[in-house]
Amino acid sequence: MKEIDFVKFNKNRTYIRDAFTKKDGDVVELAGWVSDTRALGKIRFLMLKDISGIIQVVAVKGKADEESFELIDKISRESVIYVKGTLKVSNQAPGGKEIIPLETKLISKADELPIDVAEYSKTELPKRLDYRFLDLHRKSVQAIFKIESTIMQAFREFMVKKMGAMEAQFPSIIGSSSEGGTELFKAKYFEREVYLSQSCQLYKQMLACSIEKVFTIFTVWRAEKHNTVRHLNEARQFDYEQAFADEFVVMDVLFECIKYIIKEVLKKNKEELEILKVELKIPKSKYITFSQVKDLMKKNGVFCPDHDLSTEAEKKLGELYPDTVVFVHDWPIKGKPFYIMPKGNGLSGGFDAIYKGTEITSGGQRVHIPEILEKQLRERDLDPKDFKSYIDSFRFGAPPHAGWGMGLERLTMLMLNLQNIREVTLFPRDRDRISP
Ligand code: AMO
Repeated sequence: MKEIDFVKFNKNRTYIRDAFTKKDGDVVELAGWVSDTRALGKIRFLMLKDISGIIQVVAVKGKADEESFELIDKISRESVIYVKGTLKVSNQAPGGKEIIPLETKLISKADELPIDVAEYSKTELPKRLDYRFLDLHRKSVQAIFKIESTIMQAFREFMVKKMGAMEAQFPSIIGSSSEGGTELFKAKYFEREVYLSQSCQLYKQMLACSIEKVFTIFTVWRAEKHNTVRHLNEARQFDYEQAFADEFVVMDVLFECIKYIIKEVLKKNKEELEILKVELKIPKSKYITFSQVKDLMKKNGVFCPDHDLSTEAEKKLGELYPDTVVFVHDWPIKGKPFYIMPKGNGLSGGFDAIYKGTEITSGGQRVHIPEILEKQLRERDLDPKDFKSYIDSFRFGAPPHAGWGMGLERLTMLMLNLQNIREVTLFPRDRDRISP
């Protein structure tokens, strides 16, 4: 393998997308992965791809330098190479331009591939995930994560620029449950037993009581035993919390936030949306009470439990209100966690948001009154002593506050009409998978 001076290369490098803007005869330096090769008599074709695009390299025996011809002749798919070559306008070439190599170097040879990485590969998802690092060589897979990156960036931008909120970081090791006792992963912390965080719920509330508007992108761990297409055991949440607010204030914030994110994706990821054949629409909003949803389900013959929405009910809402964020509010307090404010009549300040037939967000007005909090903890068989510092944080001047948590992977999956949450998770953690 010939050495490459990467400092020099990075100064001279042309990304493949930009190569198409160069003139006939221009010399460019490219690097990337071998997508495909083809032999036709004395001609060797190679499709070279980098993060920006794909271009044809053509070597003719006797005309191209001998080394380039030999390399292209023998190279394995997905190997990494450097090509210095002349740009040539050609009607037969994909995109109308090709590269005639002047110098070619092998950077890294690929072994025989364990999965098919062609764009229309039929390899099943579990196998693809076993080799996720290689799956990521595919344009359609890259497109998903480019869009997910825009979604995260847009969330931050919206929170900072539109809401004036402060980004914060919270601990991932917790001493007691924040979302109910059943889904905790235990961990050893010196002599003590601790848990991996189920959410940053209690901390974001404590922070909002002084900073007023706070947000984070937070990793959560849920020890849910069943593998489903919409659950992960390690997921990421967009969390927002605002002081001097009730659930109606933060539902509006959420709707504006989702619209902002979708607009940004439409603006920045046209190419990726095209690759994925996704027609993304800016959603409408629908506000509806839990009891109205129950009536609606009864009318449509869909089962819906008393304190929660069934998967079928969520699906039905998606059918009845397509391309809409459906805010289901006035939720029965029995179906909500201890930190949600009761409203009387068995109802609460809690809500869920449903998009394309699946829950993407939970939130609500919080309890900022210690006595109510203690009562609700006891009602859920939790010990107020385990929540002492959290309860105490509301004893010294705590404004009413509200907020929400939205699943990053859920939102991405639904925006892109994908059927399995693992498609939008780089390295998913589920019951069976902890590697890679
Ligand atoms: P909740 O538990 O409903 O609420 O989670 C909020 C949102 O996070 C996503 N989510 C998940 N995504 C994938 N796999 C999972 N196992 C998983 N669990 C949750 C969903 C869900 O709607 N603290 C509250 C939020 C709040 O009130 O601020 C909470 O965590 O999209």
